[in-house]
Amino acid sequence: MRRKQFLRVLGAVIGVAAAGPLLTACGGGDDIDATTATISSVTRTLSDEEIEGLKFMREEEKLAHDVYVTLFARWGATVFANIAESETEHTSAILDLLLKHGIEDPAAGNPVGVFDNDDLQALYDQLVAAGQASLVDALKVGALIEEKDIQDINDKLAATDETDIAQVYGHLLCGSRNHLRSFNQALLDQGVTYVPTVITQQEWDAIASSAYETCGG
Ligand SMILES: [Fe+2]
Ligand SMILES: [Mn+2]
Repeated sequence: MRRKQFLRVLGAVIGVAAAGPLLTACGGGDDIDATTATISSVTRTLSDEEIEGLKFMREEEKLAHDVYVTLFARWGATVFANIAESETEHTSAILDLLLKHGIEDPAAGNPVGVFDNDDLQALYDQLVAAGQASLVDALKVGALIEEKDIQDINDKLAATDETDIAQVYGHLLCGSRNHLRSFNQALLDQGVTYVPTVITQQEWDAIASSAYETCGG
């Protein structure tokens, strides 16, 4: 996977190869600062981490969508259909950023359930299988996806200083908090108290017990 992804991003990376060392050379020579300022104001190149972050989130949002449409087909619970619609918006918002920054779309041409990232492919297969056993298991899969999504977006958010990317990540986080609330409530309706495994219990409780938010565009 690493090698394949490396080859895929090579084209994008070549464009920033010259600026790369400068951007990471904080604390380097004094002469570098002026050059970096000139380059960044002209090209606004993204770091490898920002590029990989966008590609990952493009597919993780698709994973959420694909799992939910699949579990909706299995159980017919509207919570999956409603949230799947929101995930379509999320993965599209990341696609817009990929296009804007000239990054290849890892999800291009991939139907429901197919992923370029091997980890996300394995996760998708595992989650869809787990969600077949019962409606409660399916709802727990939803809760798990949302807490993982929140964790991953927060990680990517911490690794970018680009306003447009941070704005989209903020929007996705807001949506994920609402989705977490919906799955939490659906589980409570089934008499189940969900125990988070990705974010802390404290984080889970703070989100689950607070009101739905308007996430904006
Ligand atoms: Fe979500
Ligand atoms: Mn989402």
